[in-house]
Amino acid sequence: MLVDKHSTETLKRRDKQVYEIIEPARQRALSSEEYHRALPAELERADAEVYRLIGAEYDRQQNMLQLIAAENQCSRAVLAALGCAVQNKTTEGFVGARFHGGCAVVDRLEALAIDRARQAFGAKYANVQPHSGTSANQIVLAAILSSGDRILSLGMDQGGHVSHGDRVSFAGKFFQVEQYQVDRDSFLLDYEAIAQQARRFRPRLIICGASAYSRVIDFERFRAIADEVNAFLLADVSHISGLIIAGVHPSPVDYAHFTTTSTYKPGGPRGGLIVMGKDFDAPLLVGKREVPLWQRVEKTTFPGFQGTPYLNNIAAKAVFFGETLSDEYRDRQFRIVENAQALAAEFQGLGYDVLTGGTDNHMFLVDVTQFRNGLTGAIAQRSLEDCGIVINMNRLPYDRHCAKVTSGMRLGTPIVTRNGMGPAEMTTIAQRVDHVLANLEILDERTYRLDESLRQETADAVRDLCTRFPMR
Ligand code: DSN
Repeated sequence: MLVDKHSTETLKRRDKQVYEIIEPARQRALSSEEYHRALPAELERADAEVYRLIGAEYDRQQNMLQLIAAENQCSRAVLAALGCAVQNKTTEGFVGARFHGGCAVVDRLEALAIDRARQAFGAKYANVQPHSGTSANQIVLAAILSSGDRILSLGMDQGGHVSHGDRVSFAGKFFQVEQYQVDRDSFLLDYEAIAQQARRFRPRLIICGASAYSRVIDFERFRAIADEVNAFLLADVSHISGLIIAGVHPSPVDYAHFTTTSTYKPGGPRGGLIVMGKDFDAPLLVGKREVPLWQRVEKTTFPGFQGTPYLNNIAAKAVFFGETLSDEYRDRQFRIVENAQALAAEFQGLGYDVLTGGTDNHMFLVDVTQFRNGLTGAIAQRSLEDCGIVINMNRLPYDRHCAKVTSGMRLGTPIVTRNGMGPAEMTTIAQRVDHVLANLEILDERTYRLDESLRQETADAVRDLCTRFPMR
């Protein structure tokens, strides 16, 4: 109850008239449990259309195979934290130094999220306020660079990310960006070539990390290159941060000056995170003053870049980072990689060209143009979606097709693994994908004709498979 028993008794004695007005309202005030339990019914009553669409999206997720490498599926506990009364709290600043009153509870939530994030990544500093992975990157860039400074990063068409300096992005607009490439034959990062490029270009910041690269990234080597040219190193590990937490992929935290990730890709709520390891308090010259790097990041987050943090997201991040400390989460990261490797091997067995010959992480790329004359990523994505299989078309390094057509498809295993699928199901998935791609009729680089009985048969089989592995 909102008013404690003693104060109501006092009120009753002192001012019966006020008491008689307040008491019925007090009786109507819900406990937190009653308030939050009523949320779904309240949405259904208030907005039937949105309620219905949410249901439709749930059905889509449950009944179709979710193989987009950037996607994951958070727990229901994380979802509950996202949709709660914490959303109503506004503040600015950081724990213990806020610009609004009433922050006692959200301070504890944010402190919990920070503490758990630091534990998860073995980091010295964690900032849980960035609204997204892209925002986290923008904050780091704005913290250490001035307009016109140089960035060296992996090209978008080479497996990089738009926020790393693609010319259409914020970074591409305000900084001089040069991009490194993967080797033309092996499609692997060529560290010697990157080092040479860095020596020539003299960037102030090197960014490593990718959204479409299936092999281990050597963060130690990247740091050696950065040190040689006196650059900062930012590791954006959004795609592989769950694997890093579990120790399936080496950690960049003590090699990079800054490590960023979105929090939904490893399986949490939407949002971003910045963590820092041994360099967290290295001095940075700002004007005439030296400030520790972590403090510069904090000041750039607020007031530099963002306003009020999304405190309900931060509550959900706290729940998620707590989950990552469990054996279940850590074991699952190993199974995600096992499934990706099994699925890649199945495709290779069926005659597909898997880039780099396999994968060390949660995803891989397939050059579909090598499988059938005229087949493109766009046709693969659309035809498979018609049949209940959700993947994404992806440009491959040195692709001759544009971004809306592409030569590749990218597949990832975080969601199917979360729902309990294993190597046997990876065999079934590869066979189903192959059956569709081998039998459709290609009309041009974006259009195709699919036999209705093939579509129906595949969609039914996919639905049955997904029903055996319900969303967790
Ligand atoms: N990084 C994008 C992807 O990998 O699909 C999403 O932000």
